[in-house]
Amino acid sequence: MKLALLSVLAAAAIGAHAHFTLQYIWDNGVDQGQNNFLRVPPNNNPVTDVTSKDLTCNVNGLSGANVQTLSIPAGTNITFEWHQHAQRTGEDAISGGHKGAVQVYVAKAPSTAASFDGQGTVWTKIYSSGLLNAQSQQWATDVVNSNGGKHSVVLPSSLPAGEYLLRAEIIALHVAQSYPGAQFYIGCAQVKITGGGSANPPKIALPGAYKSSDPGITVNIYNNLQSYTAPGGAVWSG
Ligand SMILES: [Cu+2]
Repeated sequence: MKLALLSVLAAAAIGAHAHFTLQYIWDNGVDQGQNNFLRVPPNNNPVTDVTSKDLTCNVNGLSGANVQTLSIPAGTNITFEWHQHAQRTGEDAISGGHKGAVQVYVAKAPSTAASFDGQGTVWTKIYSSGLLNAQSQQWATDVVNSNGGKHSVVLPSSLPAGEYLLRAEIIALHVAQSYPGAQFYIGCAQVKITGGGSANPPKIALPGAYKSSDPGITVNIYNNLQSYTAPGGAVWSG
């Protein structure tokens, strides 16, 4: 009886282990605290429908009414930190089986970040990392795991001043052979950029730009993949 119950509990725990959420951002190397300045989804499940509005900022992510907005100068280095559970432990931050790409987008809010739903052609890609080494099949996600769940990007200093959503995305491809299969882990942070420049960067819509047929979304990564093209086009570097 007890053993049977234990194995049911163990199976449930293993199931829950598979997923993760964005839990911290760091401002120029300073930890801003768990879930602060973030639109927090109800659980750690991935989004798999690329036509869903959940692709923008995860489930319940179309508003940040109760979320604070972090003020930062242009050119700030932002670190995103992901975890499977609501704690920093020795386990793989995002689970080693989740091989895939890491990307960061920004979108300027027409008014406040908290009231911005991120819909329309508003997102600019500022970071993308995918298959790093075809020989060893090392992925961007392997680096995130070895860095305790963290990856960083410098916000281009030519971005105009104003309030923004920062959208970090990890695309896990371990079951992406058919669609839906690719798992989109998404976290959005609210920031106010001070200073800045006058750039008008290229933009895409999320949802909108990603297609189920994209080679970076429906792909078999277990057949000696030699190159990988992440969805959403090129990185704009400022
Ligand atoms: Cu998972």
